Amino acid sequence: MPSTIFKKSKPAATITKLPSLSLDKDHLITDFKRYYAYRLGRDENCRSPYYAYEALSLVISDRLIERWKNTYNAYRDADCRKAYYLSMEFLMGRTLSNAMLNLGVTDEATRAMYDLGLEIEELADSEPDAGLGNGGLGRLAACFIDSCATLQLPVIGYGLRYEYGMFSQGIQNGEQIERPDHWLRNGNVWEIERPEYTHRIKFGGRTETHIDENGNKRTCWVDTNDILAVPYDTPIPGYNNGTVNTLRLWKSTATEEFNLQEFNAGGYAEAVAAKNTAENITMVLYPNDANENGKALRLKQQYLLASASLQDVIANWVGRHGNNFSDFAEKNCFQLNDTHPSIAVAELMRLLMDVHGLTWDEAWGITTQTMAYTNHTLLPEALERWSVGLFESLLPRLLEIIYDINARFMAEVSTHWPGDLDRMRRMSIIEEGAEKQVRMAYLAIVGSYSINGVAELHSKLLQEGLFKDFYELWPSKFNNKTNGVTPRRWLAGCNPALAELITATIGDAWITDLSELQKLKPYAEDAAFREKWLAIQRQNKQRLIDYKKSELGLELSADALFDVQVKRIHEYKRQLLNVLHVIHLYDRIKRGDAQDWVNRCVLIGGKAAPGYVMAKNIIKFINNVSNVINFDPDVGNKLKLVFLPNYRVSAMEIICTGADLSEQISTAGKEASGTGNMKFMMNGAITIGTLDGANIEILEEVGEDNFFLFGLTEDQVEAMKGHYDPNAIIEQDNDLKRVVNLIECGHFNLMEPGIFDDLVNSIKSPYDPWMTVADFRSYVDAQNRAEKAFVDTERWTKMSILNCASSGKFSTDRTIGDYNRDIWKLTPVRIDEL
Ligand code: T68
Repeated sequence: MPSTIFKKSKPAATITKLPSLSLDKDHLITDFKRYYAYRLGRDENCRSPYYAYEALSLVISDRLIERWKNTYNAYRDADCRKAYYLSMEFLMGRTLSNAMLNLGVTDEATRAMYDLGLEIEELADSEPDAGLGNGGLGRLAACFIDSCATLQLPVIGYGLRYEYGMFSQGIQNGEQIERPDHWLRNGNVWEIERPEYTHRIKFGGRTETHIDENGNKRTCWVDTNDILAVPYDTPIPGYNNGTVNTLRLWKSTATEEFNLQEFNAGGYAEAVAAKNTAENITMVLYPNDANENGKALRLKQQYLLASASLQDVIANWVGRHGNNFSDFAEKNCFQLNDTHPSIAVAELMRLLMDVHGLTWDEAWGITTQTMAYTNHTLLPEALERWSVGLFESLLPRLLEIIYDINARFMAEVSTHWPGDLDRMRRMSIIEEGAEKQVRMAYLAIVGSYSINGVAELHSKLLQEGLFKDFYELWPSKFNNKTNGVTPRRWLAGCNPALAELITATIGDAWITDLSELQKLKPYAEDAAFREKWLAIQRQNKQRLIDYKKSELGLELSADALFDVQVKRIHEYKRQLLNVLHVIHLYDRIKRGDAQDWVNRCVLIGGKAAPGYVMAKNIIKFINNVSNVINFDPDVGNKLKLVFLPNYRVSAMEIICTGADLSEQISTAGKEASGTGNMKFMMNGAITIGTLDGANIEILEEVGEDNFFLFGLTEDQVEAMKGHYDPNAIIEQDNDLKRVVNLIECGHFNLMEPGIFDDLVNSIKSPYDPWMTVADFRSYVDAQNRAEKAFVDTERWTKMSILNCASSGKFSTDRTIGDYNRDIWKLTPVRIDEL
């Protein structure tokens, strides 16, 4: 703790004791004007809404600060157990609207801006997304911290403050181009830099062992190249409750020290320039959502996050308890968001032993009672491994500790299964081979007291497949925590019209207890209610059309069935299956099979990892097919295919409210959970989906009548391996044969011969792990059922209401309640409201 600057004669608190800032319109206006004129130096001649956004954000942020301080003090006074959510990604999106919603000031602020001649939506729209994540995993972290604050749980989010977030996606000639996302260009009014809590991070060097004054062996990590981690804090307000939690993001900077040798040799500029390397560590988010990376910079990022966060928690602890760690595990717990921060297992050991003098057994006891690990994927190619060589050069002390952990663990395995060398080889944290690798998932499992998957099926498959050996050894460590999304952002915030109707009908308790939505069920039978519901859905579809109109130069009609698939582009998510269906519809129109036609508008959006060639091909394919279909006069309004560029959080806030049909069509057993599926359901879209991830639980909640189910089950997918024959399937299905033929003939790439060959070959291969062709027929059948339901407006509206009414389980309030009950065991801390 830094020493106080205040004179002892006066109590320090007097300087910060201010009257509470009011939330009423007039005060908002006064403060807004002051910021706009004096802080930002703008006047009525300024045309850009951005500065009005900044001014309003400063006004709102002021009102969070006092609640933030109160929360901090309440946690300190309660000396409560805390949890830390360690995540390389927090995909926050925009902050202003959400902060206003949670603070309960949206209406007053809207009126205040209106009185000043400003439109609040326009201001809010000029806020850049904080895109510090790839997709589901990063957005889940953002939803989690919203729910923790709303449930008044003492949870701190720890992550990295990337200067460049997820790239911005452009489309040129149908192909994805990546543009850097310098989201901090204009600064960030929501964060506060706290250099006083900077920590030093070591890299490189070597280890030395010596005997300390008590005769104990101590290891030192010396001759290191150090960098600094500087924290930037963002307030995370709970909904309507006075709690404001903290998201602490680390930025890397250089130490103050110069390389003196270079300096003396006249290499001043070179010595300073070398500091770039330090600044580089948190420069950019890696845009790979499901692939091993292996780059040294990524390992540096991971270690920076783990080490800075652990040092931060320990510094706090030592400030209160000195070097007595006996209660540490009782008061602290770390949730690892996938394996990305799992080096924390070894780092906590290092800090406790090398810095604070604990024995191995003491340190290991603490580590294995404080670490908990969440897995987000079953795909083997996404499982992180780091080469031992890289570890050795970058983090030599950590590698030693990992070897020691592994040696003790191997002894335990051998006690449990004497003589089972094969199992030892399988379970070893160190994978033997031409190049030895550290298996990060195994390090996380061995070091944690809880291991969870993110949906029932996923957790079951972890236990039966990927982590079977570990499950057999420690069955009680394994559990499931089905994902959710926060209903504040994903219903109350993004769909104000529907939220208002719901509140007018069943009251507003649903905002913090989403199971209340069940009370809407009887209203599915109420014609007047249905009419209102439908009108709002239509209005939202129009909002989606308008949002995209200028960008796409295309007229869409809100009468059409809006069929939407937005998510990262990946073969397992099967955007290709979707396009095969679109081509089938196109083929039907062209061959005159269009009686009782249901107009359909298919929207697909998502980013491909820049190095994932097949995913990029898929984007090109969607765009080429779209060009052929959309401008064919025979097709007209019957069918449109639109690629939505630069899919991101703020886009989803509009998209999920304007969808009729939600495409959740991954190969069964491949999507861990999915969370987009929940956003759509909550906003009344109906799912067409496979029995995969959380789809299964969505189906359970809403019932088969209100879900379009298709496709092989996970068991069937497994059983088919080895005798999958896509060519026979194509041969026997005339519709599919025609679709494949159209692609193979080059109908969608007449001027670009051969560019889709790989793509067609992939789905025709008997080794296609995604079995796209196998599900084609049942997918088309499900699509036909969806069309039949859609033209029956009454039936469709009932289904839509029932989907929303059944979405209560998928609130992160429920998910976080489960984490807290089973893993964290925190006591909520009530904060006095201002
Ligand atoms: C997603 N994973 C799952 N990973 O695919 C999805 N990976 O089923 C699940 O709903 C979601 O996690 C939340 O649990 C990801 O989003 C990544 O983004 C990622 C990023 C870096 C490296 C690996």
